[in-house]
Amino acid sequence: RVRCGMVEDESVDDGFYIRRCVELARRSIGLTSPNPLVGCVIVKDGKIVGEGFHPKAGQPHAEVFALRDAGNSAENATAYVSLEPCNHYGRTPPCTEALIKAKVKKVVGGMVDPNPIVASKGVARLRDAGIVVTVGVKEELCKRLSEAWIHQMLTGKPFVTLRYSLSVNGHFLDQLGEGVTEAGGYYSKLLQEYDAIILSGSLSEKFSSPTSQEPGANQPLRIVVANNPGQFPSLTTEASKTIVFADKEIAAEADLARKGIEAVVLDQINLIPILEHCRCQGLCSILLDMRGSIRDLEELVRETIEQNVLQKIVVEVLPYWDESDGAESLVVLNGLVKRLELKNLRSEISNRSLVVEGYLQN
Ligand code: AOF
Ligand code: ZN
Repeated sequence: RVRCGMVEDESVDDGFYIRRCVELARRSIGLTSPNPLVGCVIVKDGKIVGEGFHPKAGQPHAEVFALRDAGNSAENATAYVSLEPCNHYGRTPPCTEALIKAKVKKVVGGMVDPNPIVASKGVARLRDAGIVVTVGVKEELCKRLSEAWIHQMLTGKPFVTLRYSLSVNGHFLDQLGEGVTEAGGYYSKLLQEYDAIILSGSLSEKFSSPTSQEPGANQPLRIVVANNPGQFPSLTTEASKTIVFADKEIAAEADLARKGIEAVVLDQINLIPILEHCRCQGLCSILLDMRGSIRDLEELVRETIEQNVLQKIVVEVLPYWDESDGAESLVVLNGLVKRLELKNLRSEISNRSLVVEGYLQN
């Protein structure tokens, strides 16, 4: 279907309203898994008459909230949605039917829904009902919004991000200093995006219980990889749950069962069974956090790269020259791979650090 009479100004506005959808969707970062983040605005005569976002799996979709907010004004209006409206009965009824019933005249979507049950069927249903539909406005932005969900939808596997901090002289830093999880800080914001975080078991109590300080934030499940029977940092707290992965020897020696520690015992600590466990638990996004000695998680990092299960790397460069005892550089991973090139780079600079993030695939 051709968009008749489209003037340049209108497409500029389309971008503006989809950006607003993304802004709204981000209000529930980390809270919608296994569902995506989605925002919706209803626009009539150049004015926003309704707004909504998907708050949580099981609750109504973004379109439903926006239509409720708009009331009768939705008639003949344009609905902007960061994701193609769904056309299936899942935990909730189809959004296409809600849009048709509300008599919107046009729908602008950020991206096609990669969920095979939807995959352009939402667009087709709306067009059949005589609604003008455009999809792919600010597509990159919308894809970034739910990158982990999209990856998991397309591959059936969790999205894995590796993060670490470096000093300016290239030494690996495990202690990020006081206030590391302060609200608004990069680490606090990063944490809330993930369903689970993998940490080394040799971390001290102080560094093993990272919590996001964002208001109402999601606190990822902590997965502790036990390297030594004597080291069990703080476990499940009110804010977040912890499970320990240990090999048989360590599990027996540390007497995990008697201590009431939830543990998964593996013949050998490998990444693949850990990720498989996450997949079975419905965990869609995993942050592999290289705090502690780099050697503790070295094998896991090696595996994520060698087995091609790593999607993203986030590096924080801290303003220290560090030559302290035991300072290690990332050369321990030497000989690991050919050259990896990160794509779609982004950076964030504050007075405390420089954060660079990039992807292994486009
Ligand atoms: C939309 N708007 O806000 C969301 C959509 O089980 P359900 O009913 O929540 O359906 C989940 C699927 O619906 C999810 O996998 C994705 O394809 C789509 N999510 N669609 O139109 C929304 N959250
Ligand atoms: Zn829907």
